[in-house]
Amino acid sequence: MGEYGYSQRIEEMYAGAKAAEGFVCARVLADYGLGFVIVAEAGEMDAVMSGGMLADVSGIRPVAGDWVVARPAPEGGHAQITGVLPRFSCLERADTMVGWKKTVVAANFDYLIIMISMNANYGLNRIERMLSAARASGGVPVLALSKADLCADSAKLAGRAEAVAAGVDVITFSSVTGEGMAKIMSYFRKGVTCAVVGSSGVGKSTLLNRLMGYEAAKTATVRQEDSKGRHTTTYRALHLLPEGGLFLDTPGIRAFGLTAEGDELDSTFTDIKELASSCRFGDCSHTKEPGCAVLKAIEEGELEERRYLSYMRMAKELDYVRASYDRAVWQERKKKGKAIAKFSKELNKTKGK
Ligand SMILES: Nc1nc2c(ncn2[C@@H]2O[C@H](COP(=O)(O)OP(=O)(O)OP(=O)(O)O)[C@@H](O)[C@H]2O)c(=O)[nH]1
Ligand SMILES: [Mg+2]
Ligand SMILES: [Zn+2]
Repeated sequence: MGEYGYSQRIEEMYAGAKAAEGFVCARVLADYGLGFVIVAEAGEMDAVMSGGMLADVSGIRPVAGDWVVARPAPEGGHAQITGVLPRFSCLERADTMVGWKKTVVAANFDYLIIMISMNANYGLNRIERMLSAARASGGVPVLALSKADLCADSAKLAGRAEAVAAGVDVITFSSVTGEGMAKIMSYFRKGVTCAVVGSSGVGKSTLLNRLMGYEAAKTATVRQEDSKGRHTTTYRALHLLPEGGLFLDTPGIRAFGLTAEGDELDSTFTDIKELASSCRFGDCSHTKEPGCAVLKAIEEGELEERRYLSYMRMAKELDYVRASYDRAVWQERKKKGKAIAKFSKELNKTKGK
């Protein structure tokens, strides 16, 4: 199982789960909603969630990349997944419709390869947004700029991306010409998991196929009008590359809502954070206050107005997400409080009799 990333850390987690006789430690290779493909020492098998897991509506659902506790079926039928081991990394996005609901994009990766194509998909705001989330995920972010063959000046776009992605490796490559392929390959080593995420049509599955050496996943041309993809990949799948290393191919992300966990903004906008520390007022909103170092830096041309607006937009979104999350927690408490009050009232009644 070493080639699938099994390590002492996983072994310890599995031991911690105290699984009974007849259960095994397995890794999820693909998740299709209710069906799964998992791999264990004995090989690959189809799997479903156990009744207990299905009944626990607020519990964690397994996704491709997860390490799980499973019970293989005796006669080669579906194995049952009974539990998910703690994740060592996870990329989540907030559902933009319901601020506090989070969706798992990928789990248990060492590297998070954020793919952005160097045509209509390219944008510094998008890079900043994705990197902010990636830095909070627990994996090492890598920025991969795809379709270099379609871009007249890929070096220029890469340079601008590097300027907003401090401390992150930036790779430009093309799955068509093979440019930059060696650099990409260097992340895929035995037992190392790289999750590849990005908008639909940027070329995630095309890269997978190139590395696999055959058509392991379906791909489709982008729309002529706006270069947008067609959401060709519909489920997450973890592929073992012939040369070693694991490629987690994911469906294209539509909108990437931030989840307000940790200091997502501070790690991406270190320059703005540093400026803000010399604003006159500690609670400066950087919009109108006198003595605002952020506004001064824009005026003096030291801070790009685009970057400032990108920051402010994300900060506002995070405030909103936090507030709606707090509201959800508050409602949950209120509901519980009411239930307790009702219960104690009834208890008093019966005692009174
Ligand atoms: N010119 C060029 N086209 C590419 C490159 N990589 C991918 N494409 C094309 O882009 C289109 C979309 O590629 P996919 O690999 O399906 O994109 P994806 O990111 O997997 O998209 P979803 O599965 O929808 O999220 C296909 O027509 C590919 O042939 C590249 O490096 N250069
Ligand atoms: Mg795909
Ligand atoms: Zn300020």
